[in-house]
Amino acid sequence: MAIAAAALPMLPGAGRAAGSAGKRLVAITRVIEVNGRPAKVFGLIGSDGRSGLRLAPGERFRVDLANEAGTRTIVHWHGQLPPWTQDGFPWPESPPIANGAVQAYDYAPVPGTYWMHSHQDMQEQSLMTAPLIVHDAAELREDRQEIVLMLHDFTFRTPEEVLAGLTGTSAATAQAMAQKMEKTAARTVGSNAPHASMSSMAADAPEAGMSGMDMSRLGGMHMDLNDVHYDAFLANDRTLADPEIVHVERGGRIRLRIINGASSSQFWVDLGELVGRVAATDGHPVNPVASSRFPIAMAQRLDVLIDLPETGAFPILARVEGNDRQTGIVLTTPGARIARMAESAHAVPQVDNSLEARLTAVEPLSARHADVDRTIELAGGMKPYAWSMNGEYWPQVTPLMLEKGQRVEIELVNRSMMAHPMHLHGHDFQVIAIDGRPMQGAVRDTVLVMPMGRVRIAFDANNPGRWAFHCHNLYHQATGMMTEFRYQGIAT
Ligand SMILES: [Cu+2]
Repeated sequence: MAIAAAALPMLPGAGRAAGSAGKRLVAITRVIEVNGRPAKVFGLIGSDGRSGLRLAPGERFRVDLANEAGTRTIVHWHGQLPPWTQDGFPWPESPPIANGAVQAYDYAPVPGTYWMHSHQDMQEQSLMTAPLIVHDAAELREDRQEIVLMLHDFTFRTPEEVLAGLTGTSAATAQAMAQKMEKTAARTVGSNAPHASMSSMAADAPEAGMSGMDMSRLGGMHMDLNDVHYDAFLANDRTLADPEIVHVERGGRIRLRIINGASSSQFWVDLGELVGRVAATDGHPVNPVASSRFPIAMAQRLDVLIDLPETGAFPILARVEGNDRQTGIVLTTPGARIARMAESAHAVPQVDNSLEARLTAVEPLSARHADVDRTIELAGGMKPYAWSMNGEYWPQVTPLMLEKGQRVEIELVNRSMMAHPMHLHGHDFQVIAIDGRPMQGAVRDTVLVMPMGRVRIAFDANNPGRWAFHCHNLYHQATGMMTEFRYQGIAT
């Protein structure tokens, strides 16, 4: 008993004991069938037996997370704004939950489409992920059928095997190699010319992923896509060989909540003959944008409103960028005939910021001058496979120090040939420029920075603590692409 108690860190702000009238969420292992084979994966199951959590309007996030996964874990409430010790990030002050232990959470949640995933090791790849839907009264009054579509990339390999295949060595060795190359490049051309140093680095090291060949093809849009070969792509844990069939009314009105829970894959959501309107991104309302095809980067969410025609079967597909593979679900009205769908079709292009550029926030930030204005450079390559922020590799990073009340602007500058979906914990931010073009863009928690592209974000420092800021490509994060924003006065 003493051991169990010791495994329950007291959370400042949680203010109650485990077991007191919270919703129960259990981290487990389970077996699903993929491509006709059993696959042992993790899961996060609520007391209603479904994956994840659904909260009623005004309901607090009072959750007891029981770890029955057979190993330590910690679960991050992605996009939510809890006190930092409840964020589900493995800081020394909020350590992982031991197997068999229970952790209590209690905070006021933000309404919208959110999700949860392990931030421990690479458990996210093994499906320690689930929807987190926070309803609000206005949305319920719309009287739309809610359909959650959660996307994953799946491999029968362990994530450790995937990572070893990418680095060809350990992450630490790959970082050391990358740092040595950066130093060589800096000596050659001087450290204050990042563009020049990158091309010089490529010339000095033709084996590098950021190679002269890649640079010369930039105009032709030759990019690195899809680091990892996956065995399957899942929509609500199923492939198109046996997709989820969702029954809808004739002429039904739908709110489709799409969550990209994949670890290293991005998709084009394809509504086929239907037209949808994006009404929210990462849980935050946007002025509606109509289309039949929407890009979704890793960790992002899209709320799409669809008014169905009278009758039919309507596949909602998610097509993997730069690739011919697809997954999805089928909406069907009573009696409609459902055609079988192939798991591969024609290839689709790279996911981009074409939708982002059209989005405008319903509730933008107030107009205000920035107190803190920083540039963060994103860099890295395939050989050695290591990814950095301002030349630093997690966990050897210099925190960006903030003070409560500051307006912060960050210019994200991508010096690499891969896109990086950048996620800030504990805050929502507004996209205020793409490639130098100012905009009153979406408020969200994850934004894609295209190869050699730039995105400017702004947020108010209103949630004191220690907060991770990282690429949501799991293998970029695991090889260094993460840093910390820390408030003054937070003792560590
Ligand atoms: Cu990345």
